[in-house]
Amino acid sequence: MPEFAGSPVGQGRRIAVVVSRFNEAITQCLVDGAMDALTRHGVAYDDIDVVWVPGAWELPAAARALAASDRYHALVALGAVIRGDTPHFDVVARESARGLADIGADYDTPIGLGVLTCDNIDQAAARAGGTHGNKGWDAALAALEMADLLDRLNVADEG
Ligand code: INI
Repeated sequence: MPEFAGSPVGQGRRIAVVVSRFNEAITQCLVDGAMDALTRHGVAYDDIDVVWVPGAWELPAAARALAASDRYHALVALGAVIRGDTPHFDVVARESARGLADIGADYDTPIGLGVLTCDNIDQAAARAGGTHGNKGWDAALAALEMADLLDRLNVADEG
């Protein structure tokens, strides 16, 4: 039975990290985690572009432009949506994730999802380099693994 799995191999990969400035103390830590994961897995520093947008709501618009440019093997989307007293949280969190999923499907470009959706800032900090790891690191690794997997599956299609 043939089995396929990708490896997070970064050599030769061009990656765009798209990140929201809202809750920047958190999102900068996610960027740090993503950069660390990418460079430790072989992505050249000069092959990583970091693109800032105002908030998580704006992530899909920038991600769509980046995917359409055909310059990148994968994207990493980072943000921190933290619940407030209004339903705005739900709208931003849901539409950001849905928009990013649509773009990944439309362009066959892996998008690592590192958009935190948390009840409070402490939960977010725990997931941005704290006790629960760094979701920026996780998203970057997933993006590299999926880029490799899609390559392998495309080769399998042609064979
Ligand atoms: N954007 C976030 O990235 N995180 C949030 O927690 C957040 N909240 O809670 O409002 C948020 N809102 C801003 C939104 O992403 C847009 O930037 C804004 O609505 C302008 O279009």
